[in-house]
Amino acid sequence: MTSRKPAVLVTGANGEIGHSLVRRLAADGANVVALDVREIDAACRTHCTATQVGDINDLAMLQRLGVEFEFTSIFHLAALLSTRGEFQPELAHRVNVEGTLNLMRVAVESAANSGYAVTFMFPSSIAVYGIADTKTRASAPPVSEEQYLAPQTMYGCNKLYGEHLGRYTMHHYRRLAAEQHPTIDFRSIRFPGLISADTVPSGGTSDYAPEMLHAAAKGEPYACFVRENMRLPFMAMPDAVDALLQLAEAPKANLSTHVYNIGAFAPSAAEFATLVREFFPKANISFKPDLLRQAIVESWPADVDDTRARRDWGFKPLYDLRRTFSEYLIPGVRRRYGMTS
Ligand code: AKB
Repeated sequence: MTSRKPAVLVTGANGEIGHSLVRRLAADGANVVALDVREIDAACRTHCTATQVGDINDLAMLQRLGVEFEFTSIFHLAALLSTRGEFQPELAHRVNVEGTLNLMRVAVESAANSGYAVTFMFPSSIAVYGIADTKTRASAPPVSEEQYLAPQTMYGCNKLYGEHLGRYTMHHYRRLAAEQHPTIDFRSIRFPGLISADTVPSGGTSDYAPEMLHAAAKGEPYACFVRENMRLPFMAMPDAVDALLQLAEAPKANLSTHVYNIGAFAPSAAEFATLVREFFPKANISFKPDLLRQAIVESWPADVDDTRARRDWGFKPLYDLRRTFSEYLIPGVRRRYGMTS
């Protein structure tokens, strides 16, 4: 038996998913322990039982947290995204793979102490897909979980391997050891590009959509780095956070897999710009494709098949593209940038 305080660990708590997730977990009554490499934002800190500034590659620090708290679940959000990872692939591997392995080790140790499997939530990405050419991409139907798994970025490779590490740790960890303990209950969502009214992402390749919106709200010009006809799946942040919480709570017996696609809408960059201009008529948006970043987006599917998530745990996004703008993004960015109308 243990006297450690039950808690939920959120890594990458300062990031764009972290902000909303920490607030929601705390509102649901969880003791949240927030971890980030940067000082935890004041707005986030108020919702936390404890905060820790540190690197997920610091195993000793993670193990100290594991001694202090009984982690019932871990939301492992910390990662280096796809564009940043192409500049620093070795660092991306260190953070995205070795850091994930450290977190799984702490989860397994926690599970051995407490006697039950720790729920391990892992946001994966459409970056795990790698479609070889534009012709194949154009003719591909919404892509299912097993198709085109040949990622072209270090981040995509790291996420795909993270999914395998999770499956291995859940089902086969130390399978030859004499004594067997509970390990993790690994659940992963392959997220599309996410758009938040509150945070501007950095280091990703789907960032052109949120960057376009936030630049327009600030009255700044924006040169979009992909072509106008570039189509990609996206989702509003509240639906992404809902999905993580919903999958975390889903009865295990209902889950037919450990990794799920989810999608909401898949606009072209031009369609996204048209909506931005509708709400910000003075928006100064141009298209200056960066062929190297464009090629990364082109290797990701134009749409995903999320039948399994809908069937197994009732995934159903609230926000289509127009509603995302009118009810979430526009009121949110107006508030964020102190706009009166
Ligand atoms: C990125 O662009 O790297 C991420 C992603 C699609 O996972 N937003």
